[in-house]
Amino acid sequence: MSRLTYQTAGESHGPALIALINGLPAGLAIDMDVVNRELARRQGGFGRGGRQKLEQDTVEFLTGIRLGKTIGSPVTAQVINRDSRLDNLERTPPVHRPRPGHADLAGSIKWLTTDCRETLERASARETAARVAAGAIARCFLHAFGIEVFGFVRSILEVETTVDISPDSWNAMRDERDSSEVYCPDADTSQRMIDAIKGARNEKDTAGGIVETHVFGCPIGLGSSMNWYDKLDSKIAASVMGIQAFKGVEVGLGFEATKRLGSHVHDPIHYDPEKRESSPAIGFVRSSNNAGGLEGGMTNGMPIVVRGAMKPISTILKGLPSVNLNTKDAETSQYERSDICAVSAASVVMENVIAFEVAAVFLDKFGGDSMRETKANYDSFLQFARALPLDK
Ligand code: EPS
Repeated sequence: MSRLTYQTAGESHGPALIALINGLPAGLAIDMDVVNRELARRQGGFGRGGRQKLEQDTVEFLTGIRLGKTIGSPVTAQVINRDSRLDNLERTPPVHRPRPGHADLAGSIKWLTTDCRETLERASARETAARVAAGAIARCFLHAFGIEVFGFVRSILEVETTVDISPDSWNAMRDERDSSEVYCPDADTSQRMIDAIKGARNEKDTAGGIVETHVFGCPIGLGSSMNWYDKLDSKIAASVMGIQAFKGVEVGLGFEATKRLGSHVHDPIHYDPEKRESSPAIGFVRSSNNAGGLEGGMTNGMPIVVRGAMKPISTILKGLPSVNLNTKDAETSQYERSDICAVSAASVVMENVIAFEVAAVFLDKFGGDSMRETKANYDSFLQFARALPLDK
């Protein structure tokens, strides 16, 4: 069986976005409600622009699914663009004034054109709908093994919540988050975030922020320390930095760890025999989780905790100094309909790209052509791990 991977295709104003997912075992039930819920959440959040009123993202599976379950063949997920107009030159005219911060300038020079549209259509964050569809399928897979993913908005501009997320609290926090227009599970801070976005809008400007994802229920040993590219934190960082407008990623304590002595960073190891059978961490517990669930590139049985930093959107209503690529004259950057703040949407994207990486390393370890086989392999591993030390 191939490794679990996905590719996306599609332009922002083309006919559709596609995710092609390879390597799913047969027999995985795909919960359409989960996939469509994630797509709808990605469309939301205070500060989004007019495009989301036009689109109603839902997934259609073109291949790989029969009677609601995977059959082991490549899965193609399609999200239709209602605002499809790529070949209509009046409605998608050439763009000659690159936006600082966007792919416009580098892409135009790279592909030897002065029309930024050829780059921006694919660089657009609209593409993340396809990534969310792929990630939501991975969530269905993880759910079958008791692994759950939770994401939220930690901060927007200077407004930050200090809310604490734990394996016991995240379910209740999900309700709080879902009742917040900015996907922050803290009502007071949500309101201040909304005010900050309104402030940016009044200034004809944009706002970024920090989003956070927690993954609960991983067994010890997903990922590997044997090669840098097999480390789960390296895969997660790549997937997060691949999200449009992301400029930073942290695992656990992240950069803060550099300010503390080692004994105040590393998470003491304890063993609780009562958790041996019930927990995928087979009884190993930590009194803190500064490592964010990852040590040596492998899961350590604690929740995975990742933060991503999204810069403010580069399409700015008041414009910024730029250069006309045809004339080389100084001009103000182009404005197209856009979002003021898409940090809430980005929190959904990050949850789902991380879900995909976790599902991929889970399958790297346990393999299997069918869910039955994967489950048997997983159970067998836990049995061996619980029985340690093993007889030679
Ligand atoms: C984007 C520009 C806007 C955003 C878009 C990302 O699109 P449009 O020009 O059609 O209004 O709305 O995000 C989405 C469409 C989406 O679904 O997230 C850009 O230039 O990156």
